[in-house]
Amino acid sequence: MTKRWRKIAPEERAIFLAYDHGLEHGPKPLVGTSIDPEHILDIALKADLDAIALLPGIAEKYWLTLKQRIPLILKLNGKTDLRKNDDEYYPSLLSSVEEAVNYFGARAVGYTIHPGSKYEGLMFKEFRKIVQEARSYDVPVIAWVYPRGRDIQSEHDPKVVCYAARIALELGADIAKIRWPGSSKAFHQAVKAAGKTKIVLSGGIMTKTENEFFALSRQVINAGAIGLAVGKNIWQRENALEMAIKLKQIIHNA
Ligand code: FBP
Repeated sequence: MTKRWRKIAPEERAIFLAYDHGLEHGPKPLVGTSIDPEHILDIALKADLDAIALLPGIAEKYWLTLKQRIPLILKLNGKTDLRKNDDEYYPSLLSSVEEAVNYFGARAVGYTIHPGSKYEGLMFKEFRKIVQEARSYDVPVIAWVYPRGRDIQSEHDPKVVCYAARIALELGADIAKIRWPGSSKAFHQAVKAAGKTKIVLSGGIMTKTENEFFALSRQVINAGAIGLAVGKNIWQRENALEMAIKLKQIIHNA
C-alpha cells in the first residue's frame, strides 16, 4: 500500500495552518487581523506552508477564489463551544470526501474525534466511512484526536494522549493531530503507539515567547512527529508571517 500521508507531506515533514476556530470558538481567538480569512490565507501562501485546514464555508468563499492556492485540508466536521455539557461532544458532519475532492480539489480531509464522549461510537463509525471513501479517492485522512467527556480529566494527560494516538492507528487515520502531553518522553511514547499513523502536534494556546514555541517544535520533531498543525501560535502574533516562515524552516530542517 502506498504511503497516502505523503500526498500532504511529500517531504515527510509538514506544517499545516489550522483555521477552523471561527466555528469551534467563535470570534474570541480571532484577535486583530486574524478575523480576516484573506489575511490568514496570505500568511499561509507567503510562508509557503504545506497546507491550510479550513471548513467548507471559508474554503468556498476565500480559498477557492484565489489564483494561487496552497494545498487544502478540508475539515469535514465541526462544532461550536456554546454547548458546555461535558459528555456530549459531537462535531457534526458538514461535508464529504467526494465534495472535498471533486468540488474543492482538497489534498486531504480532516475529521475531529472525541474519544470518551457519549457519542464516540458515532464518530468512530463516521470516521471509518470517511477512511473507506478516502481510500477510493486516494486522499489522506487526518484525525484531530481530542479525548473529551465526563471521564476525561485532562486531554493533555500523557496516558490520554498516548491512547489518542493509538485510537488514530486503530481507526486507520493516515495522520493524527494530538495534544502535547508535557514532555518529549511522553510524546515519543504516543508516536510509538501510533505506529504507521504519522503524528503532528496540535498547537495549543499561544506560548509567552516565540522561542518557547520554536523549542517545542524541535522537541516534537526529535520525538518522531512529522510536524505541526498549528493555528493560534502563528496567527495570534503580530509578526505572524515571520513566525510561520521560521516555523517552516524549523520543521523541515530540524
Ligand atoms: P491551535 O493550534 O490554535 O490550538 O489549533 C488547533 C485546533 O485543533 C484547531 O484546528 C481547532 O479549531 C482548535 O484547535 C480546537 O480547539 P479546542 O480543542 O480547544 O476546542
